[in-house]
Amino acid sequence: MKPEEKEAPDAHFFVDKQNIALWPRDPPSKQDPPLGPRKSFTIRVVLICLSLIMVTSIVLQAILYPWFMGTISDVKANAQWLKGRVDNISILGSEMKKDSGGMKAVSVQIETVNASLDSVHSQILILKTNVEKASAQIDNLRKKWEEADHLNTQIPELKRDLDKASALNGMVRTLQSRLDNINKSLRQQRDILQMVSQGWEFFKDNFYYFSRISKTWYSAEQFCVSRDSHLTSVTSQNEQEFLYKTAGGLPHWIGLTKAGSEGDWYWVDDTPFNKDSVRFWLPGEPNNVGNSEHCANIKVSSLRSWNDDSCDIKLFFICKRPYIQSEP
Ligand SMILES: [Ca+2]
Repeated sequence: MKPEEKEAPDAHFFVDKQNIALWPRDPPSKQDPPLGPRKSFTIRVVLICLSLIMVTSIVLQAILYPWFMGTISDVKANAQWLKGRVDNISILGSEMKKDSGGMKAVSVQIETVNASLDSVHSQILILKTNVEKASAQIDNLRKKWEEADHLNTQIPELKRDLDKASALNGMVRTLQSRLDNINKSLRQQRDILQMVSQGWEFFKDNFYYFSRISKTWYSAEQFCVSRDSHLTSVTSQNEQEFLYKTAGGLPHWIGLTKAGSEGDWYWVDDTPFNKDSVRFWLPGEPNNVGNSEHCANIKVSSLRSWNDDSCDIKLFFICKRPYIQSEP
């Protein structure tokens, strides 16, 4: 190391009683020898340096002062801007605090809306289910309608079949009626044959029994009653003709009498006595011989054949029973 590069002593600036001194860190002892020209040179250098420093300081102040002032102004402006921002942030904080209450209310409303939406969703599901059911029913109805429409096309044919069936039914009814009549006729034939086999005659809806034995009028009537009949009445010329012709000219008791009455003739089977029947009496009859002739008979084979006679004499007799259709 060079001696010049030895550590240089720090210079100290001292002002005392208008004297300016510059020396190293440690002041020289009084015993050091006087500096002479070196000292003077040093002082000048120092003064120059100080002057330079001062000039530099003044120049720097002149230059930097506006910059510092501008900077300070900017700092102030920035501080003002920051204050405004802080104020804004504070206002925003207040507003956010206010909005926080609003948000809570909104949150409650949102929950309510969500609950309503859930309810609506449930109702939509129910409606969807109902719509599906209704759709199925509509399909079912449509199928039935199509079936009905198909049947509707068959109606004319069915109507023709129905007309045919109706005509056939009419024919069946006619045949049934005829069959009923045939059955009725057969039953009547059977009844007639049965009565005829027992000795009865059939004439115009009545059976007649011409006896082969003789009885008094009363006994004859009792016989007829025992066979569900009475001594015959005569209600027409045809019947009179049938009776006297079948009697064959032999006297037969008939059901005409005045016994028990006050002289009026009457039919024992309660048939009303027709006064026109006087035309069936024999000429000169009834003569009531001996006032004892109270019963009538067909005496001869003639339209005018009736004769009154004593009820106690025995004659053949004629019973009469109306024909009644037997049950099938
Ligand atoms: Ca007589």
